[in-house]
Amino acid sequence: MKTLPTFIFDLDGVITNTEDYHFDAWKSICIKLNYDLSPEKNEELKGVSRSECLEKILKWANQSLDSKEFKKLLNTKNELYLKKISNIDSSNIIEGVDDFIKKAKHRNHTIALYSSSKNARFILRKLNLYSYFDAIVDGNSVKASKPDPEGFILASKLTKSNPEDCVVFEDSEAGIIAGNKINMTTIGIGVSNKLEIADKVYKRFEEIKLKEF
Ligand code: B16
Ligand code: MG
Repeated sequence: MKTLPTFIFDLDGVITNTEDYHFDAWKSICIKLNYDLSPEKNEELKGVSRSECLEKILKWANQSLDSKEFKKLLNTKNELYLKKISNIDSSNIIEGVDDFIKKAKHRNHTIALYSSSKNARFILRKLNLYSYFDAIVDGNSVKASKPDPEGFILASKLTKSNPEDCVVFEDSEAGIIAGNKINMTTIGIGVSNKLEIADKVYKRFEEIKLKEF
């Protein structure tokens, strides 16, 4: 009998549209650095940890900061982001994903989350989805963020699943690269052409049939 795969969901950009808030917060930081952050460059920040995002931005802006200034900007970015998400609730869930998670749970799939965000647990609670997850891996649980597969390996261990029996749902190139590295099945969610490296790409969850897994 075929093993029922474990589903590992990303958070920002897959379960909720907080990616727009990350983008807005980084844009404000970039103004301070005299750098214009384009939507194309922002694609490269998706799934990447907060400090690695700032490292990338500084490189693109051809600038450097001492560690005190670096930490200060990271804090400012997070404060701006937290302000933007302070009022989120279940109405901020991306259409179709909650239904998909509930049906998958009913069908006895094990459900995990791997988000690079240190705010992931807080957001899941605000969205009223926390209790659906059998395991949660976030930015506080890993040393190396996506595209390193560390978080996906941890999610597979916590759910006692083989990586080959896991299906990853991701909106970021970094997340798809990470899942592909350890032979998880990767499903890109969205319209970015950077997702073409995934095993399959869907625009939205309504297009995905549970039966195919
Ligand atoms: P934080 P995901 C990622 O979450 C976001 O895609 C990325 O834009 C963000 O920089 C990263 O989390 C860190 O987030 O600053 O809240 O710790 O897509 O992996 O769920
Ligand atoms: Mg994401």
